Amino acid sequence: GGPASLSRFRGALVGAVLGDCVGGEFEGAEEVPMENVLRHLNSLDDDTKGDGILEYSDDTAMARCVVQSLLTRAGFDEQDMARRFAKEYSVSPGRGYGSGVIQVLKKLSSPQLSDVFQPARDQFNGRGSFGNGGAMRAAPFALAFPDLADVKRFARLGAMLTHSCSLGYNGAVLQALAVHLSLQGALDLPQQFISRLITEMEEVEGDEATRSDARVLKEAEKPFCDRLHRVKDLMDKSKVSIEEVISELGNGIAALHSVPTAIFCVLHCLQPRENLPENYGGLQRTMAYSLALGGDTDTIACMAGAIAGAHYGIETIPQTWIKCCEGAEDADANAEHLHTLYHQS
Ligand code: 8NA
Ligand code: MG
Ligand code: MG
Repeated sequence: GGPASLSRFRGALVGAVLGDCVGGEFEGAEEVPMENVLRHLNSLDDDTKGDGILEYSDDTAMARCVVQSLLTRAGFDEQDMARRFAKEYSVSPGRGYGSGVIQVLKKLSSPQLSDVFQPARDQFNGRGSFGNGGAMRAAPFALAFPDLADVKRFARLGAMLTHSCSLGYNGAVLQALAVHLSLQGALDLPQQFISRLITEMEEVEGDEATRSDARVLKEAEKPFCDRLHRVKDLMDKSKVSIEEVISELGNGIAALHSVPTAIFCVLHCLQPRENLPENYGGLQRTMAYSLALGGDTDTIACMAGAIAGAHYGIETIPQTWIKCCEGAEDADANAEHLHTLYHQS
């Protein structure tokens, strides 16, 4: 479809759920042979599978809250979104949340709470979380707001409800920007896509909070820009090993070690690759490659799935995969509502 077509919205939201559900199998695994990844993915075609047999985790649980809040409020409302996060956690605490964020979710359910951003600020001795929990649920912001400045602003605020460290919320901004650009068809020109992300993040990371967090954590002055340059360097190489991707970009639960990685997975899989089945479409390649990196596989595949889904559209996603993943059909329906909201504003 053309820029911001319904197919791209559906691809983005369904792609994210698929990544989470399919990636859960390997979460935390150090090394994942491609053989195992393909066996897992092939098993989704079995008749015995289906009916949402693969459950979604915190990534999708929180993204659903973001979607419902944006739709119900027809825009960003921090009180409403915070309430939904807290409610979701109290109803289903066993979705594999990060060990720190649980404290925030418990505090957010207190009726006495006056500032919904305060619990996040209190995390990790006041430094705030740099986990990828803000980024993993950032895609819906790109699907609700057509304006780039709104995408940046609200993705940041939405993440700050749980992640007050700049290395946490800036990861969410980057992920939302990647989905936004992909939705416009920007991945047709991969070099311009990555350059555009760097330009945007130069501005995003130009503030004092970023500078001081980076200094404390001994990272480059603009940590995400630094990683995006590494993505660009890896794109220019004719051959890249899994080990190299992990050592250059990471595969962990920090936003800095997973959002640029997810972006690389999408870029790397824009064309057919040896080791990946020839009959796979682009989104399938992206999923398989993301899982083969190991580490935080559900979250990296979830983020890569959103960006790739916005590029390839819903038609490239196998029905059998959708049937296996809990919440994928809900995501498909919600994508249509977000598409309407987006084109209203
Ligand atoms: P979070 O805010 O609890 O952060 C995740 C973890 O990152 C924390 O538990 C800490 O270990 C570490 N961390 C974050 N900020 C700091 C800091 N300032 N100082 C020291 N350590 C810090 O939760 P989240 O929502 O960011 O977590 C998201 C991830 O956890 C997702 O991958 C999600 O799926 C989940 N998860 C991951 C795994 C895994 O093995 N990869 C397993 C279960 C759950
Ligand atoms: Mg998860
Ligand atoms: Mg995870």
